[in-house]
Amino acid sequence: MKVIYSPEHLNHNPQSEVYDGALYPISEHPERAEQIMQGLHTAGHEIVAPVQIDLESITAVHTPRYVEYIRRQSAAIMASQIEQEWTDGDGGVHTRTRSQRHASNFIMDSYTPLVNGTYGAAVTSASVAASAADRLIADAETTYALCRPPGHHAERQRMGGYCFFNNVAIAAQKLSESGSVAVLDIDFHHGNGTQGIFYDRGDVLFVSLHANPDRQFPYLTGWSDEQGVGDGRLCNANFPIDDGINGHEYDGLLAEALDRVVDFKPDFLAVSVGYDTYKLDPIAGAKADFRIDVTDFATMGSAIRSLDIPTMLVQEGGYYVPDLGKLAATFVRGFENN
Ligand code: Q9C
Ligand code: ZN
Repeated sequence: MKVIYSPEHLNHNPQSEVYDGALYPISEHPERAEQIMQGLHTAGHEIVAPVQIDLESITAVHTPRYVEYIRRQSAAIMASQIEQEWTDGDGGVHTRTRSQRHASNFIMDSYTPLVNGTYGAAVTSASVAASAADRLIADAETTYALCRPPGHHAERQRMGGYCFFNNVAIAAQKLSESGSVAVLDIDFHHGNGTQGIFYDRGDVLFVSLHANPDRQFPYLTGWSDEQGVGDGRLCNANFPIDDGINGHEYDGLLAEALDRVVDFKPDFLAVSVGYDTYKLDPIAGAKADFRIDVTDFATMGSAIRSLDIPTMLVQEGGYYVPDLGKLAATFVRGFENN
């Protein structure tokens, strides 16, 4: 399948994130998307450029003042390369090569720094997802939207969890103008942003499998009693996962989640794909003792494709950089071979 990708993401390269008041090297690193792109290219998938979207596609799910805040914050940060030494919370010494800032407003956590290139990268990442939606509407063609920065934690008016604009929500909003939409989120973390944006919508179903928010980020949402409100009542379904889950148990939960998608009879399916459920993922899978291995991602891809709904794929998290190319290629192989 075609992979939509832009090197623009390389300009979003913060060096550190704040955790309980101390700085640490950031986990959401540019090399992530490079590894996934290389892995998919090597597996024979064609890499294509996105069509740049207009601002209205972004303000369809985010408030104009939030979008403008990110633009202004990015523009206010120095673009020049500045070498600066800093010490992390574990005493490690690093060199920071570009100035970054942590926004004080419109933000839900301290993991989401901005640099001068953040706004451009975030707009392009949204464009990648929107281009996948356009191809799905026009040709019923499944594409892999290789978004970076990721999007599913971004709320209507708040950045967080390394996310600025909610790429999958921007895509789903576009799809919803042509039919009903299900968003399936298999990232390790709950897609609080996507849930919130569509929480009162009856034409967009949100279904998510993720680590139990009692113990894992985003801590604020993701429990099974969050089922939607108003027109969106019963159009939101959360499947929190216990620590220590293995691939077989995950398949069982995914099957339940997919049943919810099938019952909704959507015209389109957008999947938020994260590789952070992987057993070696340093900030997620390994922390929750998930036993999910490489081949399990083929099973997931295959199960999703077996629904036979016009589908697009959107990149979210995944932080074990050495295996990301292999994980993506395996997921797509499962999806295509079904
Ligand atoms: N010490 C996505 O996967 N917590 N975002 C990091 C590291 C933030 C994950 C803790 C996790 C955000 C898109
Ligand atoms: Zn995640």
